[in-house]
Order: sequence, then C-alpha cells, then structure tokens
Amino acid sequence: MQQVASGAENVPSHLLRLSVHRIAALILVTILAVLPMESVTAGTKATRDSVPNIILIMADDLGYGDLGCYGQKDIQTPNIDRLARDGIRFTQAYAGSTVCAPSRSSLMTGMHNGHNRVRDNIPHYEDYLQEEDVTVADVLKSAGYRCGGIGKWSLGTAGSTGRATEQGFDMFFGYLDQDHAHYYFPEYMDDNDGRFEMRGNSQTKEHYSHDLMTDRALRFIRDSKDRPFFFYGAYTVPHFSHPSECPTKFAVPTDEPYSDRDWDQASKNYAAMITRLDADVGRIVALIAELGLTENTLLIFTSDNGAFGGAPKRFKSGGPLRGHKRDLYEGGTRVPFIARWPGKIPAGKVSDEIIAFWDMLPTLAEVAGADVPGSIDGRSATDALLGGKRAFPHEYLYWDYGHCRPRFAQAVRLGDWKGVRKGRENAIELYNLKDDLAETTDMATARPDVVGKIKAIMAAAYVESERYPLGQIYRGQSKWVKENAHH
Ligand SMILES: [Ca+2]
Repeated sequence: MQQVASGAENVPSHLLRLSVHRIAALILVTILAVLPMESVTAGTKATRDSVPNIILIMADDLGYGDLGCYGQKDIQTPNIDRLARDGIRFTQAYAGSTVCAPSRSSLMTGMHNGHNRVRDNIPHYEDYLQEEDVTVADVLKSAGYRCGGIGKWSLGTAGSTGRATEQGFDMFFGYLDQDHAHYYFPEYMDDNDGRFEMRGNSQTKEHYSHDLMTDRALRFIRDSKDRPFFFYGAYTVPHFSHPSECPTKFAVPTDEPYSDRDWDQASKNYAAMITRLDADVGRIVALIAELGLTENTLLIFTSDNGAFGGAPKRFKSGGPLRGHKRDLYEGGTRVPFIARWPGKIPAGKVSDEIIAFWDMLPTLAEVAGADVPGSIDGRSATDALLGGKRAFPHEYLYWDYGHCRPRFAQAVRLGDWKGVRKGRENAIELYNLKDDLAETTDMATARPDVVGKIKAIMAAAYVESERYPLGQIYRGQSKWVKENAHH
C-alpha cells in the first residue's frame, strides 16, 4: 500500500518558501484592512485612454485542436485565426480545471484547484462563490472598469451570493446555473437579477441563446465605449446540449456551411457551432473597430477545458494531446489561448510560455493598474502576454478532479515533467512533455526522484474543503434540474 505524503517534512523547500509568502501576504492584507481606504486604492481611477478595455471570450469544451490556428483543417474559424495572426498564440496555456465550474472559479478568483472555492461541478450548490471571494470583475470594477458578462456563469445561481451581479458584474445575461446552459433554445435566460422570458422557445426554437448573448454583448460594448470596460463572453459553444433539443446533442440553428459535407449530422452540427462562435467573435471584433477601440482593447480568446470525449472523432479536437475533458492528461487541461492588443502584443507571435487560468486575475489587474487581493495562487503573466518570458514562472502547476466521485485524480506539471495519479491509492504516472507530448511512455520507474517531488507537491498543493469531502460519492441533482424537470 502506498503512503500518502503529508506534513512539512515531505514538502520541497520552495513550497515552504511559498507558505512564508502566503503568511506575509496575509499580514499585509491585515495591515491594509486597518488603513483608511483612500490610501490603499489606486490613486486615480482609470480613464478611457489610460488603461485598455479588456475582452475575455471563453468557449466551452473547445479542444486544443479545434481552431484553424491550432491545426484544425475541417472547421472554419477565420475570425479567431485572424486574432492569432494579429496577436499572440500560446501553445502551453492551461485551464483551471478539466471541467466547467472549477475552471471558471479559478479564472475568476486566481486560485488553483487545490485551493479553489469551487473544486468540481458536483456536489451541486446554489452559492458557489461566497461574499468574501474577490473576482476579476471585483478587481477591475474597483479600478473604474464597467464590467459586463454573458454566457455560462456556473458560480452561483439566481438570488445567491455567488451570482455574477454580486461578484463584480454590472451586467450579466445568460445562464447562472450551468445545467440550464445545456439548453440552447431555453425558455428563459437570466438577465441581471431577473429573467428574459421566452416561453415556448424550447418548442418553437425561435431564439438561439448565443445569438441573444452576442446581441447583448454588442449592446454592452457600445454602451461602455466611453470608459474602460471589462467584457467576459462565456459562450457555451461547443458544449453538448440536452438530448431533448437535438438528437445529435449539438444544437445549432443550421449546419451551414457544412450542410453538403459527407459527414454524419453530429459532425456537421459540431463544426457549425464552432464556426458560428467564430462569427460571433467576428461581430465583436468588428464593433471594436467601428468604435475606434481596436488599439486600446486587449482581447483574449480561450476555452474553459479540453474537448468533450463525445465530440466527433473526425476533427481530432484534442490535437496531438492525450485525453479529453474530465481527464488530467493534457487533452483535459491544455487549451487554446490567443491575445490581441495592437501595438503592445507583437503580431503573429507564438509563445511556449506556460500560463494558467489562475494567472488571469493578477495579469488583468496589472494591465488595468488595479490592486490584487493578497493570497492567491496566480502570478501576473503580463510579461508573457506581451510576448516576453515570464520573470516569475510557477514552480509547478496543480490540478485535481473527482473529490466526490469514485476516483480522486491529481496532476502536477513540474518543468517538462507531468505527473498524473488517478486515485490516491494508485501509482503516479510520469511523462516528459518535451519528448512525449502525447503522454504515451510512463517514466515513473526510471525517475523515482521526480515522482517523489511530484508526490510531495500533490500532498502540499491540495487543501481540504468541507464542501468537497474526498470519497463521499455524490449522486444529487441541481436545484435547477429539479425545478425544470418539464424541459
Ligand atoms: Ca466546459
């Protein structure tokens, strides 16, 4: 039987240094808390020209290999590919998790999954984020940004403290509950603290949720053009839909421009969803240009986790990577990541720098000249975003998944090494990503020294959460599903 490492004696020295930093950060936060507010907030509020607008568009379950600029041959994504040509494309960007809710929590709060408020899609809660949690939107709002979002929020249902409008957003339109987001022709959408009703839409299929979300995105950007704004476009494409909507489980109003392809219907729909998302990105980019904001807008495009295991195989949505969503192999966590900021980010740059979702809060805060909450796992990657090397790269990256499922898996990236342990009772698999990107050859026997370090990191990086008790198998349903069983 394998011992699970615990206690400081097994912790590498750099982790001990990190905990000293954490203590220092906590002391700093405590000191700041007793000072008058004026002395700690940024001296001058942001103005339209002093800081850029920030647009963060995130697809849902879009794989590392689903975009033309990442090697996709069959699905057309001309607008996103153009962003990559005009900006930077990262080859080693990582999502916060291998599934939706914790990945979004990591993105929003700057924590990796060992400390994340939200660790998994289950158990179902209503108030995922808590009042004391500080989101990207909170941070940017405090610096004078107007913050708006559309799409799938996942971090707090209607009326809860975790809902978007309680977490820094001045506007949010879409799905607060992620089970609701399985419906592309919904009966209603969350509209700030109310609802935009579309009774009968599940039958008439008059309104495709993405079209409405993009309309709202354009309105928000237009309304915000005279001040710095943060727009978060959490699109749900190409996530599968509820089978009641569409037999292929990829609901889309039309399978154009793939209707005449010699493909199965699921493939046509999947590709059409992604191309439709690309067109939505194109509409946003065009509006930015029309408003004269191109030069002063940082635009990021990414995905919340790897491709769905049930995505049509013909597209090789994971590209060269092993595994998919719900795995901790690279195909589960490595995602497309593109950023454009003309004049600041070099055009056509391809970067191998390692960045992760938990770096986004401090990165965007630095870009906006905003204050960062004290104790987070993320580090600003602004230097990498601007095309350079990271001055302070992470010692390691950490993910876990399956706290209340039959198997709790953990993964660590340490330099070129990747350790994956699928169940705490099992041995750690070890891969060298530099030589073996597809994670085919387990090097654990050859490199027990590296396995030992990764084992210690797995023990130290994970902190228990009473909301995600390991090994207590959860079989409940979300409140939204219970209340909307008629769908
Ligand atoms: Ca997802």
